[in-house]
Order: sequence, then C-alpha cells, then structure tokens
Amino acid sequence: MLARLEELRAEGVARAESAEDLGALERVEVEWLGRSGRLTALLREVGKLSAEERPAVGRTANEVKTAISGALAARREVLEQGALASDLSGAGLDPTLPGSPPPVGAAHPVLAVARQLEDLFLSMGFLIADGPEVETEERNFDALNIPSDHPARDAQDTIWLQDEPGRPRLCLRTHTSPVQVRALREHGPPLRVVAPGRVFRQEAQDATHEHTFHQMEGLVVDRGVGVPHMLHAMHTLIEGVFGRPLETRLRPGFFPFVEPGFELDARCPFCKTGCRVCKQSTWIELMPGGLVHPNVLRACDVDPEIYSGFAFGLGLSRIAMLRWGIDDIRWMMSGDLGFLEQFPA
Ligand code: FA5
Repeated sequence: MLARLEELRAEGVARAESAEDLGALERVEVEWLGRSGRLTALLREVGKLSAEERPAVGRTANEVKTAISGALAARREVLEQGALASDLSGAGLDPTLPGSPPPVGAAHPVLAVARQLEDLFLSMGFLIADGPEVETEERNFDALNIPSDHPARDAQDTIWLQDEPGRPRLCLRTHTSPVQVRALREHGPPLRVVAPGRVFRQEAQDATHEHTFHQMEGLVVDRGVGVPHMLHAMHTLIEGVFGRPLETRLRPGFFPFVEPGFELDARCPFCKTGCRVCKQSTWIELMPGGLVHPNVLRACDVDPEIYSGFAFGLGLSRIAMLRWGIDDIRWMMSGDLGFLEQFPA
C-alpha cells in the first residue's frame, strides 16, 4: 500500500508540474484528488488494513495529498502569471472586440422631474435659484408674512436648530418659499424664478408624507401680474410633466404669503371614473399658489403699488409619484436599488 502511495505521489506531482494550461491542471486535480480520484479510491482501501498498518498508511496518504496539492498550486501560479504576462504583452489582444460596459447610474425620479421642469421654465425665461437647507426664521417665516403665533412654527412642524445667543434663529427650511425672499432681495423685479430643493418637516410619515421631501417654488414679480399669468404657468407645467393638458379647477387655499390663495386640482390623468390614485374623486390636488401678498413684497423692498406677482409651491416628490405611479413616498429616500433601478436614464 505504501509503495502504491509513493507511486501516486510521484506520478501526481509530475503530471501537475507538466500541465500545459489551467484546464489541464484542473483535470489533474480532479483525477488525483477529486471525489472519485485515484488517491481517494486508494484511501477507501485503508479500512481493509490491519490496525498496526493503518497509522503509517494514513500519515503517508496525507503527505501524498499535501505534496500533490502543493504541486498543483505552484503550477497554477506559474500558469496564471504566464497568462497575465501574455495579456499585458498584447499578444492575442483584439482591440476591436466590444468591451464590457461600465454600470451607468440614472437620475433619481425626483431629480428627473426637477430637471425636466427646470428645462421647461428656462425656456420661458425663468432663473433657476437655489437656497440653503438651513434657513433663518426671518426668511422661512417673518418675511413671508407668517405671524409668530402661526401653528406651522410649532416644534411639531418645524425642525429648529439649537439657539445661539446673539445669532438669528435657524431652522431646517420647511418649504422652498424662503427662496422667494432671497431671489427678490437679490435681483429685485422684474423677476421670474423657479427654485427646486429639499425641505424638512417634523411629520408623521405615511404613504404620502415624508419628513424630508422636495418642492419646487415658482415666483414671478412684474408690473400687472395677475391670476391669468399664474394659471398659464401652472397649465404649462402640467402639460410638461404629463405630456398633455389636463382639465383643472381652482379652489380657495390659505397661505399667509399669498392673497388670494388657491389650490389647483387637475383631473386625474389615470382614470375617468375614479381610481386608487385620485381616491375615487377623479381630481388630484396638484399645487398651491396665489398672488404674492403685499407684505411679502414690502419685506423684500418691492413697492406693491407698482409691482405684483404670483407664486406657487409644487410638491416635486408627489409629482414624481404621480408621473410613475409610485405608491409610497417612502421609496424616494429609501436608497433601495431595486426601486431606483426601475428608472433607467
Ligand atoms: C407650502 O409648502 C407652500 N410654501 C406652498 C406655496 C408656495 C403656496 C407659494 C403658495 C405660494 P404645502 O404645505 O401645502 O404648502 O406644501 C406644498 C406641497 O408640498 C403639497 O402640495 C405637497 O405636494 C407637498 N408636501 C407637503 N407636505 C408634504 C410631506 N410631508 N411629504 C411630501 N410632500 C409634501
């Protein structure tokens, strides 16, 4: 038995050392060490040996296995190095073969809607403005004519930063409307601007409410601006998002920074008789807006006797949900690749 083991060792090592390529090497491994390999077959006979013979045969069998495995590993390294060197030398390289494309990301659905609307408003002569996510109480509330006892300032809705003595009070902006104030103070009228961005509220989450979501503010201030101008902008926006005009209706809506204030509803783009999206009403609430309140114009050093304007605040996250039939807003911030990969570039 010991002699047969030695034969196996010599032959196995020799075969490993002379394997010409990785495929041949693999065949040697299977033939010697595999489940039905030659060494394994021999080891099955160990049981038939006497108790005295067994330890020596077992030890030698292990040594044989180690020797063959070692020879296989050494040869594999040599063959792999050779393959790499030949790749690098360019021999056998065909530069005309198609490469494997790198994985390409895509715009998040909210970003895709924001970009589409930015293009649309740019084509109508609007500026795209940006504002910080940490905002002063003055711009987020006071300049927007939101009185200090308004419930929206309550800690239940607004996420406040820790007060620092002698510094203005700061919060995470609760809407994109403070960008109205920033843009008007910076550029003055006449002005047309849209401002997409992330906003934050202390909010109980459900399928349509997030604590972090996206809005897009629109603001036009000029001489003689009125409700028909606002409606034209809103209708253009709807056609841009849904690819066709939708029937709309205006309802009164209260926001301290507009007077009069409205909620614009659109006829559900998905049904005629009522569905899950419009909750059987055939109307969906699309965007609030109104004519800029004179107090807001004054807070931005604009004379309301000369200028007027309109503003609207679109929930971008909800528009993206409508556009692609996404049933839960919490997907948006989930970072879930299974969700995101459904929106190719
Ligand atoms: C505002 O935030 C006003 N600043 C909008 C405005 C601007 C009115 C200019 C008039 C003139 P509101 O709280 O309704 O209004 O929010 C506007 C939109 O944001 C809603 O229509 C909705 O689409 C979206 N929204 C509000 N709360 C949430 C939330 N928790 N999660 C996701 N989207 C929300």
